[in-house]
Amino acid sequence: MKSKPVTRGAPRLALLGGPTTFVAALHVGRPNIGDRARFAQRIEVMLDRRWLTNNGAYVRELESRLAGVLGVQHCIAVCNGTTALQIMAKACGLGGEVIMPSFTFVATAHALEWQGVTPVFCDIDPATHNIDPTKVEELITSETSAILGVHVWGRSCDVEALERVAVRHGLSLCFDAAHAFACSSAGRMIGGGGVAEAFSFHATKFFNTLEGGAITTNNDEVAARCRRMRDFGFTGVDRVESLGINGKMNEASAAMGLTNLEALQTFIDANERNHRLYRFGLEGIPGLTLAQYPQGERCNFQYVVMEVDETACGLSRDELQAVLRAENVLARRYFFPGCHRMPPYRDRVLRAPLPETERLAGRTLALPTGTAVSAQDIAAVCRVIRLALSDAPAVKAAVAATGAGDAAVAP
Ligand code: T4K
Repeated sequence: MKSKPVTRGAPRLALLGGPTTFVAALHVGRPNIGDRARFAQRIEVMLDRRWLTNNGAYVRELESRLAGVLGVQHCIAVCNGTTALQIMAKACGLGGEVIMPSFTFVATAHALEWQGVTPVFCDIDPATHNIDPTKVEELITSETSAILGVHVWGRSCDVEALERVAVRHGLSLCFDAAHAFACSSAGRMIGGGGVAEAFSFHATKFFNTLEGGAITTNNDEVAARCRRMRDFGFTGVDRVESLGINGKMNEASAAMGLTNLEALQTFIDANERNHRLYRFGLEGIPGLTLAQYPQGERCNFQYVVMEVDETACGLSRDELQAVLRAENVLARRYFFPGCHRMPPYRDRVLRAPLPETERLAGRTLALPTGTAVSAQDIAAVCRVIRLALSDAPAVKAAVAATGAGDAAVAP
């Protein structure tokens, strides 16, 4: 059901006693859903086949289609993006320490830590929000095995610069491409970079398989290891060749993936339109900057991320989030407070300070987008933001008095 903005009388923020703009919550990460009839049909076929998981026909079809879309030799579908990262890390022989950004979803760090690999946090480039290749080298020790870049918001890392550092120091290079499905880097689809890349197809990703993920690689050996590891290390009936786990994607997820793949361009178009509407709607507001997608590259436009500069606009990111929450707009602080400030990492000494990560983690706010969000919704969200900034002192006082910022501030 779509969330309908309501307007009653003169505009007044809900935080200041006005009516709530949205009757139903407007979420970040509302799933995109392709043709329902086609999905239902696929599920019927799945039930008729009585083949629900374990490298079924839909999984194999999805893998082959994804490999085609991404222009890679191998695609191994798995049950979620975190498992994709874990299997990728093991299959690529990551051990000891791995250099990665702290400005990412905590799953990137957890996937390493879970298997005894220590994440070493590197600062980001404020212009791209991605790991800063010039800061990687100072973090390298004799324990370092790899660099794990994250294509944050679907914008590519500086792959070439990271490759140069990796080659110079004999390190592996892998990518967390959870945000970057259907995006390109220097004209080539993300998925074939480094030794391997890991995708997430979680419900909140613009392309979802309910839950799911995949590892993509052009390396035959890594692909074979990933396939084996995904299925307990089996290479044949009753034959286990190595350590493995249950990382398999099920058939219902693959059916959703195939269905959503048929609607991929519709999803991208909706995201692009929404991004453009937010850009127009927030244009010219001092202190608010939307993260832009690069010209000339394929982009999925799936995140609308606003940077809030309190000095220039009058309200902090958390105050704006409180304003929006009061209107039933559930904007999210991706990625607050940064992995390095979350357990178990927060008790560790940083190898180098992370000033850009700290700064950005305090300023970014992800706004609702996707096919569930209408042009009317976006106009209403932008109106709320403008209204809040035009009455910043009153908003500040209300947030302080009601503690409305507490929910927003708690990590
Ligand atoms: N690496 C990176 C860089 C990632 O961003 C992620 C995941 C991963 C690795 C790991 O991939 P997975 O193992 O998850 O496949 C969400 C997602 O759960 C997570 O997948 C995603 N990144 C992250 C950025 O966002 P939360 O904790 O914010 O999710 P949650 O449950 O609060 O959902 C967000 C919003 O979406 C809510 O407002 C409600 C709405 N929603 C959610 C679901 C699941 C719906 O409307 N319908 C739904 O079915 O992490």
